[in-house]
Amino acid sequence: MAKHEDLPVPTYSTLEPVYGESSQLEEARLRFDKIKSKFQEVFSNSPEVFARSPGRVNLIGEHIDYEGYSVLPMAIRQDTVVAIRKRGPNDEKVLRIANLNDAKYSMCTYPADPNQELDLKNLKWGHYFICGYKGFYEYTKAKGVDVGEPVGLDVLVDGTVPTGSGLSSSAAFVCSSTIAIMAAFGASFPKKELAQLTCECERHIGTQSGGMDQAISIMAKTGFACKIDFNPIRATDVKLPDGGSFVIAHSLAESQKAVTAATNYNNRVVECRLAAIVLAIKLGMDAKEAITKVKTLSDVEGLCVSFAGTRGSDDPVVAVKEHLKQEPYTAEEIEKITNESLQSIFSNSSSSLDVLKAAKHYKLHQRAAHVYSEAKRVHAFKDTVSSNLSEEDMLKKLGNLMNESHYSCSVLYECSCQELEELVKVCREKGALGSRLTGAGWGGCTVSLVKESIAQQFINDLMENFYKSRIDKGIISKDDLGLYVFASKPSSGAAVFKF
Ligand code: NG1
Ligand code: MG
Repeated sequence: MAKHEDLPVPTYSTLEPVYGESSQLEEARLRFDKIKSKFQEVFSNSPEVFARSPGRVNLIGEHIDYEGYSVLPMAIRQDTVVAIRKRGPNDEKVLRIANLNDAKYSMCTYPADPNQELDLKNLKWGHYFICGYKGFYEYTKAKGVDVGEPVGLDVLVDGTVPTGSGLSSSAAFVCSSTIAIMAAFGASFPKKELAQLTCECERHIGTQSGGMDQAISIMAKTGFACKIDFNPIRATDVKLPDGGSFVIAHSLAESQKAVTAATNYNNRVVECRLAAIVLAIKLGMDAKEAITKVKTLSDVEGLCVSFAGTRGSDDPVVAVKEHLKQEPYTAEEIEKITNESLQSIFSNSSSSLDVLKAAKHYKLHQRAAHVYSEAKRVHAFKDTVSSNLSEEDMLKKLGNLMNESHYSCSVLYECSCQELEELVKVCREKGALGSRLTGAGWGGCTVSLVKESIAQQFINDLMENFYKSRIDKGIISKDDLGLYVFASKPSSGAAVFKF
């Protein structure tokens, strides 16, 4: 039997296979009707096809996908739906991208030219669609698939994944856009290729992201979390223990990753690369070779093993302790080791050059220590789930791993913030076995593991102890609370609908 990552994204003629539960189904029907009639109202035509792709919550494995290490997310039910129609050959060749929520997101118009450069200084919400559009053309060109001259597209988007929350609204949008475009052109590719393609094309927005979000959004299966491996992308189903429930709660600090990339996300990608190069050199690799060959910390793990005999331990966590000093490195200190300027090491990446401009120093020890230890926790989490521990012990152990992950994110990777720290504390006080930030951090959500039997009480307690004061201050409205705190079950991945 073909593995599900080798199959194309499924096409359905009804909503049941994705929104199957009766309570959700009625809501989904109403939503799709709204999308369709808004499309007709805006474009005086009906959409030809719809695509949906979900957000995700990462259970463990933070900031390690771009370093080549496995992660363990699950898809959530919140998703982005894209309705699409190819414009006629005689129509103006433009991409018109409208949103169901037009009060917040006004229509964006772009030329149909797939080679257009995105103006990143002037970030618009429609840029995420263009990521998918450019990616589609780059991919079909590389594959030698002829999709003809660009004709222009009419598009309507509706997203229910809260933005800036670490639940990957961006990947849900980029993936559903790419899949909608493919479906409009009658093309179809295996899921694992789509996961690779959407990961690469989201980088057009300027963040040097890893592939976790797109991979889970496309490959998720109902009822399972997923261990995702990279190079090449693979997905392994992970059955979570029945007695546990994962509760997602928003810290109400919005993380604008694309805007703060140079000091936050991309900064960490650059620090990891430098840590990897310096570590490789300390382990005996020639500096020139290290600069050209070593891209990620996982590239160095192999070196630790081969140098174990002559230079100490094969454990990368030990190698970090031995070879990288705790004090932050200055650019000059690193350049002494690499024998090359940082500007020249990163000369082909303008977003990395932006990082160098903004950075005061580089915390190589801390970033590498986080990545290597977090990679181990992912495996420990997966092993625990499939162990024969009693459910009680299993949940406890998973919770501990999540707490350790949060500590590492907060102290070593410094991607938490005051609101997340407060929320994690409340979650633990109110009975979470484990609680951690999820996604990139610097704001956004926490994910907490609680016993299924107390999940509702837990949510009520968060309401009293975290949200109530914010409702009183008018930061959020009580009616919206369900958007900010909810229990989540593993949902299904991307799909196309043709009715
Ligand atoms: P968020 O910010 O949650 O979408 C980002 C990256 C992931 C991963 C996590 C941290 C993108 C699209 N996603 O997720 O690849 O690196 O941070 O684990 O940038
Ligand atoms: Mg994102």
